[in-house]
Amino acid sequence: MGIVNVTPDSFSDGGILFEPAAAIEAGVRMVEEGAAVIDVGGESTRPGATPIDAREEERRVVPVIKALAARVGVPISVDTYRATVAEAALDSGASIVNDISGLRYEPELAGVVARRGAAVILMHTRGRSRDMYQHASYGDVVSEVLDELRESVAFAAGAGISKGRLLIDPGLGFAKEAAHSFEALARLAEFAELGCPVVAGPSRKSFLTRPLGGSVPASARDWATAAAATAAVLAGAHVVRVHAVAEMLQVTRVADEIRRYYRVD
Ligand code: PMM
Repeated sequence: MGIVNVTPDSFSDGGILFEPAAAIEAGVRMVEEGAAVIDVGGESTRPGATPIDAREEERRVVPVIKALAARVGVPISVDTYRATVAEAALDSGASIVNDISGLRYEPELAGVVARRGAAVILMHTRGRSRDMYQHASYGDVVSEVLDELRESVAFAAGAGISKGRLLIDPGLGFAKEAAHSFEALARLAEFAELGCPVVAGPSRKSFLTRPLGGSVPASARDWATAAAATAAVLAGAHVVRVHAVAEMLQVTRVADEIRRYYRVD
């Protein structure tokens, strides 16, 4: 899954795709490079990012989704937790909603997804972006994240979204200290228990810099991302959400090939 952030303040690409034309070209290029899904987002979820309202978010993502839907043959997802933005995105050619809140911020989003027959990625987080690290306290991070994702899955099913349209994501870097994200990544295979495809989003995140002993700018984190993407695929991730599509396609294809030869004893 290739990431197109139409935001002026995204941590990972410094807002270089803020102009719609640049965002569209980036999405087209990612598909040429082999992305199987393009994820378009209009609001940065970085802690401290300026919140925007739904109309501004819609104004950012809709033209990009429309243009991409006309030009690429792969599914487009919209990275939003807002029901109105999701609806506009689905009207414009998106077919997947990527909700960082697992249907918690705007529960009415579940009805939109159900009615439209869309797919939804249920990601785990706690609190809001501005205060999520205050909630980064876990006994066993994997079992607690699993429990909270299980609630999201049950809520989605109760709203009429069919099980085959659900994906789950542990939310690496969201309401988690670096150690929590590393543990969730190392134990990603345990998330298969929920019976949904697993998405992992380690790309260029700051938790990756913890073993690197210093500040590594987001733009220089692709080798670190490659290590995390490899671990994710070897642990059974079905989708890896990345910025550097061409590079991570090599990484994930090779990891996938290695996984084929795993012995199940
Ligand atoms: N991470 C970000 C935004 N959206 N969605 C999913 N499903 N999983 C993630 O890990 C995730 C996400 C934040 O990263 P970005 O600013 O590079 O988009």
